[in-house]
Amino acid sequence: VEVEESYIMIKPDGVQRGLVGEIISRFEKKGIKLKGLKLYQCPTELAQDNEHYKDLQSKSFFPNLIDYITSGPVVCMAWEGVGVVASARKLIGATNPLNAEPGTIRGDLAVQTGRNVVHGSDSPENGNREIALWFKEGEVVEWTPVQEPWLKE
Ligand code: YYY
Ligand code: MG
Repeated sequence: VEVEESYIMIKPDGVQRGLVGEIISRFEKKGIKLKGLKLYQCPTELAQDNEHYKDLQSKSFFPNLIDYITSGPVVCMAWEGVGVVASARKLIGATNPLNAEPGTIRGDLAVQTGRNVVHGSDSPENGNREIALWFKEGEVVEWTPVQEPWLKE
């Protein structure tokens, strides 16, 4: 498994419900590396016309999804680690929070698919693509955490 990047985003319900610290803490404690972080009001164009949810444009829930994602500030994050795309999705849990296992973010903190508090990239390619989409040049920082030797043999 390679070093990958995942775009993780706390959706407006997570921000409004005061879950930002709780959600960031779960990724931080896992031992993956935070490379980018900002509070951001997503413009409709970014959500709708462009790329982020482009696979979902034909779905019936798409207009609702755009309203939801632009309804308030989101927290945009870039995380890096070995196999981080799959491990972040495990921490996040199933799309429908009713099917998400206890211990996952959605299993513990959400009840409805349309209010599932967090996004995580579904492939390394999409991780890179989404980070490039949501962050500007200079907003993603390369650094070496001091804990690294205690995480990797
Ligand atoms: O990657 P993930 O967020 O778990 O699910 P996707 O299938 O990529 O859908 C993105 C997003 O769309 C989902 O988090 C909520 C919303 N959505 C919905 O509102 N209703 C559905 N039936 C499926 C997805
Ligand atoms: Mg997805």
